[in-house]
Amino acid sequence: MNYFAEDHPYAPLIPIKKRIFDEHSKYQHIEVYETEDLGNMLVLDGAVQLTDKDNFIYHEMITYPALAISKKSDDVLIIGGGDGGTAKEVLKFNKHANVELVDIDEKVIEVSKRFFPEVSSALNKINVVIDDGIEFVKRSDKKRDIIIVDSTDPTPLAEGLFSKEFYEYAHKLSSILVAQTDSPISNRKAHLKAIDNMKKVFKYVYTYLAYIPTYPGSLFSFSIGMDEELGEINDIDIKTRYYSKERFLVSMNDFTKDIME
Ligand code: AG3
Repeated sequence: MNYFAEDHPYAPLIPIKKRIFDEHSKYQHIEVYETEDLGNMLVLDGAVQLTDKDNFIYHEMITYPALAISKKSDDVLIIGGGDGGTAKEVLKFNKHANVELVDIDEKVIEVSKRFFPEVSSALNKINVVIDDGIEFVKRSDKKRDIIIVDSTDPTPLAEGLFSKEFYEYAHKLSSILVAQTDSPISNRKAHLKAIDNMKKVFKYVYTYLAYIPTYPGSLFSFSIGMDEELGEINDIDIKTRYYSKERFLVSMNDFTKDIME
């Protein structure tokens, strides 16, 4: 059996059949693998982004908590997320939403359309902008109901999307922002730093966890920054496979401190 493993001590071994795409874009190394059990898998700069089979966990959890909290979801800005999975969930929740997605790498969008037709199916229904996310929010003055930051790991390419400055620009446009804030197990330092930066800008920050079997550490986090304290969470009228209000609330209990500190 052949395996793919990220270069990280806690990375899972993912059984693969073969690599079906391998190219360097202007920004990053893009690979697609056909796996044994999980369908196709997208890897950027050596880091697993998604597989056909388990991406619903990440995409439900980066979208539904904030969508369920927010009073409105008519204007949603997605930074990153070029595979289209996040946009797909937003449109499931609100099919009339005006969704704008800003990704720096056109090639990721092209590869996602080619190798992940289901995940990327929303890309034709939204407004896709190829641009640097930081520059985009800095320039924009259009108010949004929610901003979703669906970035890669805080490597040099994406680390600006975890910075205080970026959160400040984003906060001018929206009072709710949700971002992936890395793994509290396998990338704890970056995880804590991102939350810290978010707390400098948003009055309330809620970090919650999801189990993602294909990522190093298998446990991943998201954080919602907002101006108001968390109150009632609306019920959502969508059949989800991982997200539920209860699971979201329970996952805010951060037991990782007991393991890592
Ligand atoms: N983006 C975040 C993936 C980070 C995973 N990190 C890792 N494997 N080292 C996922 C994009 C899905 N739209």
